[in-house]
Amino acid sequence: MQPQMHQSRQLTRRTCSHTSSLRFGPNVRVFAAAAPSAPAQSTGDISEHSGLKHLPEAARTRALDRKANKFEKVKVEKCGSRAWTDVFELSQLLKEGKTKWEDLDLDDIDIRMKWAGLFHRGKRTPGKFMMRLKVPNGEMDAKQLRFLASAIAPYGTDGCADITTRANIQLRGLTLEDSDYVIRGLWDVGLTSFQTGMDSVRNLTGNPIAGVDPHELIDTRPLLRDMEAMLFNNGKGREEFANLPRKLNICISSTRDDFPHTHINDVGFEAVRRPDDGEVVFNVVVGGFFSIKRNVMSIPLGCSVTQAQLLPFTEALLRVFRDHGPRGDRQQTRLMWLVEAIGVDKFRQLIAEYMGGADLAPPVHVHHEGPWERRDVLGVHPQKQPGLNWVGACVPAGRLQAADFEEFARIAETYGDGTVRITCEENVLFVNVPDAKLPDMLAEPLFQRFKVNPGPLLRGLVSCTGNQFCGFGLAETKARAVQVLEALESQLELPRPVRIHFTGCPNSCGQAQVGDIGLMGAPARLDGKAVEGYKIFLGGKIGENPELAKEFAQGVPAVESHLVPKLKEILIREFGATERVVAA
Ligand code: SRM
Ligand code: SF4
Repeated sequence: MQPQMHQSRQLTRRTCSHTSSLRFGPNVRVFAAAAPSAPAQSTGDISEHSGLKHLPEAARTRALDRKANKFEKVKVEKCGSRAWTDVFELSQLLKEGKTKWEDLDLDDIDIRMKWAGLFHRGKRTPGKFMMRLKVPNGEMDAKQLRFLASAIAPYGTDGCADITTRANIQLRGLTLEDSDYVIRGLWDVGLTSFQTGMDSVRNLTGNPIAGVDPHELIDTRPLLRDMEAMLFNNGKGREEFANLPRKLNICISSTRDDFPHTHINDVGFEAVRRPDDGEVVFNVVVGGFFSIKRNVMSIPLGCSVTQAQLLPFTEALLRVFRDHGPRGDRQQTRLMWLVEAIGVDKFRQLIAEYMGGADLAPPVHVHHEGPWERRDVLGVHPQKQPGLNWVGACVPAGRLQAADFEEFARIAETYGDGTVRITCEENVLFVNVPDAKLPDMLAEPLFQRFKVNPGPLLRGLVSCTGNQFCGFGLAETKARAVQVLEALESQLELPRPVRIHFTGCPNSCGQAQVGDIGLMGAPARLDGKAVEGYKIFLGGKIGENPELAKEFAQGVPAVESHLVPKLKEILIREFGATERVVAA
């Protein structure tokens, strides 16, 4: 990339005109539209650009039904997978000055571009895009980290990144002009942004300490890498799975900690050892999800799958969801709605049929000796390989700058094996660090900021993007969360860490319902005026006996003078905190 192509532009706030017939500027139509109205009963003659192409007739009918939701109509008009090719052409036209982002059709810029992983942040930073990647199992190497640094560095203060609640990376501040360079650069280092948004499968999550964990039943990394390659055509996008009824979250858990939260994923594979032959297989749970209207934990599907069945089973499940899933009210299109509509047994039978009549074994009964405390992966921990350690560092609220990626790469190469893991709690782990290298590594300046032994609240902080960048956000989250937790840590002694999840709105990307304490952006009033505020949830549990947190308080104004005392009261009453005695 030429540096001048990558300069951030000064942008004025303008609204796109949705009525324009000129999609990308005069005489420029980058996204080809599908044939205007494919008849519901048609099984042939579907435009190659239509999202109907891979749907069987019943699903086509649902997508074309007048009760189908707005996003189905957008997909019928022109499949989001078109964005995979058009983004390159578009970025070229923008560079040549033949069109402007302001001229783009709103459905293209705000919706279809998400198939290419480009999320227009039109409400907060018009003309700037967030790019969501896929990082299966949260594992990255130094080459990838360095590319991420180079991708955001040219944007100055606009360019930053976040570790997400699906152990993934989002880059910020990008322009469409530069997207072709970034997409190709990602491919070169084995990453992708394709199929990361809209009605696709989200980042595949597993055990963040896979391969080094003394307690794992199986290394989740190769399983997830293979699944990723199968589902997304090695990062180039797989059209057959580009038109699901809604997003789908999939994870594999390999320990009693349930690090990737099977209970809130649409599809959770729980590794278990079969007692008869000792083989590790997967009990399957389905249907967990959060949304504005409904939050529900997954339920057992009533079967287990072998390692050999894992990919065919996942592929079949996706086809069943794609072909039979509801496409009406958008709030009723997640997997659980289909499972409930046809019944869990029928859903399982359909998957077996789609697998060509597979014999799915019943779930394996799991018996554990004694209780298990969910592990905290921050700090220094001996690996299963003698003499080696993993080192977990706390990235407050998951926010990263270009220089942080560079430092991760250098530290991983100098002290570890050149790779890092990122976690659903938005932190970073360095693996395969020999005992002898630990003292020098821990003395690195990076760990002054990203602490290996952070305080009892910051170590459990998780936060969604919030209204700094997200148009849905009802409250700011990341900066405020860090500020509030630092204030609380300075005032309180805590007998144990407390996991606090901040989320900016009821979509709950920050998973407020799994935290010991959850804060969710919501309206509040202060001195008779409407202000940003939070609802507070209490009692979320992750691991062997998961529970969703329950709403505890509403309308707490998001100002330190209200929020800090409220949380202090909760921490003292519910979590055994005591006032810190300040030496005279
Ligand atoms: Fe999310 C939509 C950010 C994890 C539930 N989510 C959004 C959008 C794309 C909305 C938008 O266009 O602005 C947010 C982008 C904001 C931005 O600029 O970053 C957004 N979601 C995120 C991330 C980045 C939060 C974070 O700071 O980590 C997470 C990205 C994960 C990833 O790497 O793919 C993220 N979102 C989640 C999770 C948590 C999880 O997966 O464990 C949930 C709840 C679990 C679930 O999905 O069941 C979640 N996001 C939603 C929903 C509600 C879904 C629904 O069925 O209604 C929306 C709204 C939607 O899809 O219409 C949403
Ligand atoms: Fe945006 Fe709401 Fe998700 Fe936070 S929870 S990232 S504010 S959609």
